[in-house]
Formats: sequence, structure tokens, C-alpha cells
Amino acid sequence: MPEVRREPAKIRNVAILGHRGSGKTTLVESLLYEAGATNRLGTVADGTTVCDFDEDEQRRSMSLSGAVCHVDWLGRRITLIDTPGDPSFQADALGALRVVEGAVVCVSGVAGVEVFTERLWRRADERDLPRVVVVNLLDRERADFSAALESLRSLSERCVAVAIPMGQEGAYAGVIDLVHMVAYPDPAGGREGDPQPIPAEWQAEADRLHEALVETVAESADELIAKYLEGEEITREEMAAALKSMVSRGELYPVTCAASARNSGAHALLDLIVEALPSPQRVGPLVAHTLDGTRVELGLDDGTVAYVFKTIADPFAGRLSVFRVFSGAVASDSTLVDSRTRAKERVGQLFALQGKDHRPVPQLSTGEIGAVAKLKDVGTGDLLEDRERDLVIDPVPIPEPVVFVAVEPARKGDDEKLAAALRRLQEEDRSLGAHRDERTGELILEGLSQMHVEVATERLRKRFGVEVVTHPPRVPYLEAIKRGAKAHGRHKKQTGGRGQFGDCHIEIEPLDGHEGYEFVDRIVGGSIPQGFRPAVDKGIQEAMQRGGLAGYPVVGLRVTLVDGSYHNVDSSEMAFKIAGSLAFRQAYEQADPVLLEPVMAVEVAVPEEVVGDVTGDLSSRRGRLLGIEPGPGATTVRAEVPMAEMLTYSQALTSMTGGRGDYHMSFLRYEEVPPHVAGKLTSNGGASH
Ligand SMILES: Nc1nc2c(ncn2[C@@H]2O[C@H](COP(=O)(O)OP(=O)(O)OP(=O)(O)O)[C@@H](O)[C@H]2O)c(=O)[nH]1
Ligand SMILES: [Mg+2]
Repeated sequence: MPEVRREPAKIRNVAILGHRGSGKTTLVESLLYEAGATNRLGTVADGTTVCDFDEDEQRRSMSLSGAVCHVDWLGRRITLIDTPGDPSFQADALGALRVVEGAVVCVSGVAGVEVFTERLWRRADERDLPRVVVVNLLDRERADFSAALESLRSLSERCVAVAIPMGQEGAYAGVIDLVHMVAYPDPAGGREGDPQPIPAEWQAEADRLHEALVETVAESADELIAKYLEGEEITREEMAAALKSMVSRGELYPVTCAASARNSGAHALLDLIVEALPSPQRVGPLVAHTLDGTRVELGLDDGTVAYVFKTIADPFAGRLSVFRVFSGAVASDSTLVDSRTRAKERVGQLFALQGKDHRPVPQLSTGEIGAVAKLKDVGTGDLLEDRERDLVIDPVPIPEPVVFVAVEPARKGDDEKLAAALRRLQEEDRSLGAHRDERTGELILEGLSQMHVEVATERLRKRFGVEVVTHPPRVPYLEAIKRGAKAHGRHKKQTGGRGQFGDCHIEIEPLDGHEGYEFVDRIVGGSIPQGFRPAVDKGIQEAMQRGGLAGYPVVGLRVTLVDGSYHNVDSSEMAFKIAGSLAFRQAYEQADPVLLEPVMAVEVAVPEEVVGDVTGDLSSRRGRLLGIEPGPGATTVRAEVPMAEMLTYSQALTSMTGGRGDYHMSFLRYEEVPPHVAGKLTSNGGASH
């Protein structure tokens, strides 16, 4: 076998993180090309990159899911996970954080740090993840490396330049590596190749910044500071070692630069990944827990433990599980135990991933990332172990859905197919939800944004051949009464032979909080025989389901059966049921009926400068403001807003905040619909039952 065990020290697992459009996918393309893993530089515009391989990504020119690929550089295997920069698809970015020892944070040289850069930075902080930063797109108009560096300092004062661009915008001419004091002239889409001497015009600037960098790094280690103060040369190895320990401890975030579409900056970044980011060897043990809560620290060789961080639903090849080996090694054609299901799983052929291409490998060693197809019942977040050890690790937080859309198959009879396809999509994207609304009977797709849901329905069609129609969910209104009323219901029919006769007097009154249903039998004597009274109750309940105002179910009612009469021959259960429903309908009309609507508890997090717009908008949606709390990154606005007004909130918030807003909502309670709104709902016929 050509590939046997790879030393953990020779591995780097790196997530590429950053705001939408900061050039991540292009950056990965450039790293692959420079390292010789590919022989052409693909572009996002032409849909020819390794990482945006899905048709839907190519059509939208954006990444919709995480993609795994790898390069070999300086004797190290670097596995790169390109993640989507759109928050709707953040589940894959968050999942990637769990399986890497380091990240490359990609920032636009034009826009600097943007909202989602900051959010991902905080997530990486929580995991103490070592990071290097690359300021990309420096050949673009209005690119400004110093301004971008300045904006990075808002994330951390420890962001320090380890490279500078030689010119920018139209004058961009390449990169100077301040660690090794070499230059990489702009290859304009070719390979950068070997480093070159720094051009004379840049020498003074480079010397000054190199000196500052050496001073920063030297201060981190006693033996280096001594050498430095005595004016001795610090070697490349010493510099790299010091850099790595500082980056590993989060004391330094080296910032390099690039114009990835021209393949500029790749060489210096590849060096930086190897020299500054830690290997699995260097990182502490994986902390897991057994099911009974005991903490377990897993070293690199504590049996076999692998973690599935991504699942790809392929309608033809079946399910592909992408995993990271944390301890031991996984071999092709072996058996592992899934710690969630406790079932044995047959592991067939293993693959190394290069975007959509799978290359068979005999084994995946400690620290490596790869994939296997067709495991029986293994989901994202599962651990695979060599024996039953009942281990679990902290789950990756999955963002809550905020956008709800009703879906139904376009073709009758496709319900089963739709349900199955949805399950497959949910395996792949855990932030996608689906449920059947009990009240309206609709199938509701839940996502993080309108686009998220659109992408899902597109996939249903393209991948699984299920055409669906979508519409805003029907609001599950209810009806209730505000005061008591009495009525008499009499059903009498004489048709030839046996007639029908049922007759009852009822009183209805509202229950507290518009909740529940009670049926009280207050008949004295036998004006209605015992056996027929439940029929009255049943008739009333059926009528309540149909409502009386706009066709929505009536709730929160006490019904008292006070009197009635019967006929020896003609009375029947059916007749009393009808009498009950007639009585109810009459009483209901006089009981001041009202519509009730679901009200949501809404929390919106937005930049301070748009708080006024957001609160104004919520008020116009009949919202009740509860509070405004300033916070470090965003101001939180809390409000109670009727569900009917929140159906299209996602788009509104995006346009109000330029995509910098976030919200979530949950059902709070039912409330009366104000008369001016109710008028519209009842006049156009209400629910279509
Ligand atoms: N001029 C210039 N354009 C670039 C550069 N890098 C990327 N682009 C372009 O910028 C756009 C966005 O690049 P992507 O690589 O898709 O960015 P991304 O960060 O992967 O975007 P998402 O996956 O949507 O988050 C594409 O049109 C690229 O061709 C660069 O260095 N210079
Ligand atoms: Mg991308």
C-alpha cells in the first residue's frame, strides 16, 4: 500500500472562515493550484472551482456547504475545509470548527472585517482556536490593506502583519513575506513559484516591519529575547517555533495578504499554515464524556475514535459520512460502533476528499479527515469507536430556524417521496427543520432565511425529483367568546315513517384564558334521557371545530346543558347531535365571538445605529416593545408580535440592516385579534376548510 500511517505532527487541519464573498473559495483554489494539487486555477464565476462543485453553488456563485480538500506542502498534509460565508449555511462552518486545529480567517481587503467575520471570530474564540488571517482581494478597486488591518484590531489587538502587499488596487504587484524576508511578484494567474529578493523600492519598509515583527515574536520566549537584545540573528527555525507557540496559545494572529483570483499570496500562506498553525500532535487531548457524565480525555492513541462532522446526501451514491479521526486509525473494510445507536457499522472503502472527487485510501490515521459511504445509521455529530465506550462530545450548536414556509408536493401522491427527500436533506443540513402543523395540517419547512428555504426546495427538485409548491404558512387562528349566552336548539323532522326529534337548551360561557372545554350536565329529572346527553356534547364539539366567525376552531368554552325534551319514538343520537350543534351556533352568535391569533416572542439583534428603524418597523407590525438592551456586538430588541405580521420578517430585516441583523422567535400565547384587523379576516371568508 502506498500510504500507510501519517505522522500526526505532519498534519494540518484548517477551516477557511469569513464573511460572504471575502474570497475563501478562490483562496482555496489558489492554495490547491500553487501546491500542485490541481493544474489550473478555477474561478467562481465560471463554476470551475474545486470547492463550489454543486450545481446550485455554481448558479449562485456562492458556497452553500462546506467542502473538504487537501494539499501537500513542506512534507505536511494540509486538509482545508472551505466554509460558506452566508449565515444561512453556517451550520457547516460551525461544524468545521470542531475538527480543525486552526483556521484561516479570510477578510476582504475592500470591506475589512464584516459582521459574519466577527461572529465566526467569536465562535473560534470560544474554542480557543489558533488562527491566521488573510486580507484578500487586494487587487480590487478601493482595496486598502492598512485599513483592513486596522479593522482586524477591533477583533484583537494581537493581529500583526506578517506580510504586506506591494501596491494595491490596479497597482497591485505581489506580496512580501516579512517572516522570511522574500517577495512573491504577482503571478497574474500563473504559479508564484520560488521566492524572489525584495525589490529595492520596498526594502526599507520591509526591514522596518520585519524588525517590529521579530521584536514581537522574540518577546515571547526568554532565549529569543536574549539573542535579540544582543543583536544576534534569529534563524528561520527559531522564528517559526516562536511563531507557532504564540499562535497556538492565541497570543498572536498573523495577518498575511493575497489576491487569490490572481493566485497571489498562496505561497506565503501555505508556509504560514505549516509554520504557524499547530498539528493534531500539538493540541491537547480531545475531551469527551461517557453517557453517565464521566469526563474522559482521549489521547492520540486511545483506541479508535472518529467524529462524523458532515453528511452528504447523494441520491445515487447514497449517504457519505465525512469524519475526522481523533484517536487511533480507521481502516477500510473494518467495523466500528456508533456511540449514539450502539450499533455495529461496517466501514467499507475509505476516501480522501478533493472537492467532489473521492480518492480511495486504505486507511485514515490519527488527525486525518476523510469519508466513507453507505454507513447504515450514522448521522452528523456521531462518534465512531472501535468498541462500545458510550462516549459523547459537546454537540455543535445548531442555529434555530426563524423562517417558516408551507410546502406541498406539486403532484398529488408525492407526499411520501417528499417526506423521504426532506429527511435526507435534514441529515445533510441540520439547521433545516420540518414539521406538520397540527392545527392547519400544513407541512412547514423551517430555515434560517428565505434563501435557505429556497435552496432546500431547489434541492428537493433537482436532487430528488420532488417538485414542490411553497406559500406562507396559514396562520392558525382560533375563535373564542367574550360573554355568556343561552340558546335553544330543536331538530324536528317528519318524513313518512319514523321522524327525528332532538331538543335542548344550553348556556355557554367563556373559560379563563380562552383555554379548554367543559361540558356540564345540569339536567334535573329526565327531560333528556341520560343516553342522549353525550350526543348533545358531541354535536356541540363538532360545531366548535367548524367555528362560527371565520371558520377557525372555537376554544375556551364551558357548555351547560340545562334542559330539553325528547320523543319516545323519533328521538335518536343523531337528532340530539344536530340539536346540540344548532343550539351552539345560535348561542355563539350572541356571545360576542372574537378571533384569536398566535403572538410570538421576538428577539432581534442589530447594530445600534438601526435600532430606531427596527423598533419602528416592529411597531408597524402591531408589535409590543418589551425592551432594548445594548450589548457588545449588537443591541437586542425584545418584542411581542403577532405571527401573522412576522411571516416575511426575514427579508425585511435583511434590507433594514444590510444583512447585519439576526432574530429568533417562539410561540408565546394566543391573543384577541384587534377589531380592525379581524374585520378583514372574517369578511373574506376566513379559513378554507
Ligand atoms: N479581484 C479579485 N476578485 C476576487 C479575488 N478573490 C475572489 N474574487 C472574486 O470575488 C468573488 C467572491 O469570491 P469567492 O471565492 O466566491 O468568495 P467566498 O468567500 O468563497 O464567498 P462565499 O462562499 O459566498 O462566502 C468571486 O467573484 C471571485 O472571483 C481576488 O483576489 N481579486
Ligand atoms: Mg465560497
